[in-house]
Amino acid sequence: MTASEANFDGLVGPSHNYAGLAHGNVASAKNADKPSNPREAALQGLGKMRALAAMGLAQGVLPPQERPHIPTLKALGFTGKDAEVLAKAAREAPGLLAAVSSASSMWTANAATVSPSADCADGKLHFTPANLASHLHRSLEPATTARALAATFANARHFAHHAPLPATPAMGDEGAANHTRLCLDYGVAGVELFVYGCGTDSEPKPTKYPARQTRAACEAVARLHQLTTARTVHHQQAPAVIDAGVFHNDVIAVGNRELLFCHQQAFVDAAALQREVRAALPGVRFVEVAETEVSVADAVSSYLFNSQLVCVPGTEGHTLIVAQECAENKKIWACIQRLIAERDNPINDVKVFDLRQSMHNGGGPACLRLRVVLTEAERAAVNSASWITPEKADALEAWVRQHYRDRLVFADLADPALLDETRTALDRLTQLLGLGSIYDFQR
Ligand code: SUG
Repeated sequence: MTASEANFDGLVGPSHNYAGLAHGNVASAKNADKPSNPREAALQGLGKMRALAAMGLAQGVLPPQERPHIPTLKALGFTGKDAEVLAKAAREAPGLLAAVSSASSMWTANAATVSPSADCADGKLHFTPANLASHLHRSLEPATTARALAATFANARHFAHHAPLPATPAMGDEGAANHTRLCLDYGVAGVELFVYGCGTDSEPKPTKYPARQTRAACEAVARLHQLTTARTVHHQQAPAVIDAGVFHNDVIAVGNRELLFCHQQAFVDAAALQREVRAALPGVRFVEVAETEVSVADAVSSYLFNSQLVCVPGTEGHTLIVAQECAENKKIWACIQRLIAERDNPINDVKVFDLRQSMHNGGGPACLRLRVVLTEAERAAVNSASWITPEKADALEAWVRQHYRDRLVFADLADPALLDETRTALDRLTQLLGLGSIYDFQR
């Protein structure tokens, strides 16, 4: 079956701000309380979507969520009109107001785990929204994410949508950020590599920062997706790199088609991982970068391994889609140039994007996208208004310019006008993207 990979990027929401909410995410802690620029953030994200679409790649978009999320504040005991709820939360529980205001759904690598139909026993493409149980602000996403995915991939013949796993630490699931699918051809059964931070009691654990993804969650998703055991591989992320700020595996490894590009220290047992993947998929390639060339600290600050790796139609090999921070770090840039110049690895081009607004919260190019491998029939079944064309990118940019502020600080989150602006914007957006009523305020 012919299939190709599409990227569905998360559109940055109007409440994008820096609240220091993500423990273990170095950038989020470093930029806590700095003013943000939601308009610039959304335009930077759209710039990447537009550029990848122009490269001939299938590019889609997923909508942001309704934030501040008043239903959560009400469920937590705040009463009154929306403006009163916001004022009380700001006064009595500012941390909760920050959590319900985060635009974190922009990082759609955490929206779900997706398995292409070629890998699944029933021949359908499977989605399991991540429960994001490790952080309050992220745990608010799955319900709306599920609706957005169901509206975007609305065809029961082709797409199977599962409920998120139970939201408890034992089942912590962060979606595609800890999952890579390797294959020789997108349309043929591949190997699904699940990476967990927290396994059995006897396995090593990070000591400073939390391990967000559990092995039990990976196994549950693999079962739900009806994956073949022989082509499903589970490996543990090195606890030391989690403690160095690698809160998701996609901060230190990225795969595409037959290639896994990663840091030497990414996994507890890289040799075993390579052996197992090779046995299941002869022809797979590994490009490992040594600590002597790129330290884990440089990998975390530049997000080198959070690059997207894509196969651009009409070209050979793989192109790296990197954040500006990679070009600004001499060692990282030298490493990228070495990889491109070398003939014995399949990486042969690089494109640089300014995604600073997202990067300052620890979200690089690969965090901003959910990959969905689609056969031609599946592609035709995707909600047509979700695809990025030049016209759609123009319309979305105009929408951002009309509705988004260019500066937000914590005090603004309690401003009832921001809530109204957001609802007006999102209501319009669901029309632009033909998604129906996916938000609580629309129901
Ligand atoms: O979950 N940052 C996100 C970044 C997610 C990046 N995604 C991937 N690596 N796939 C997180 O840590 C920060 C929000 C704040 O502090 O305001 C935040 O949630």
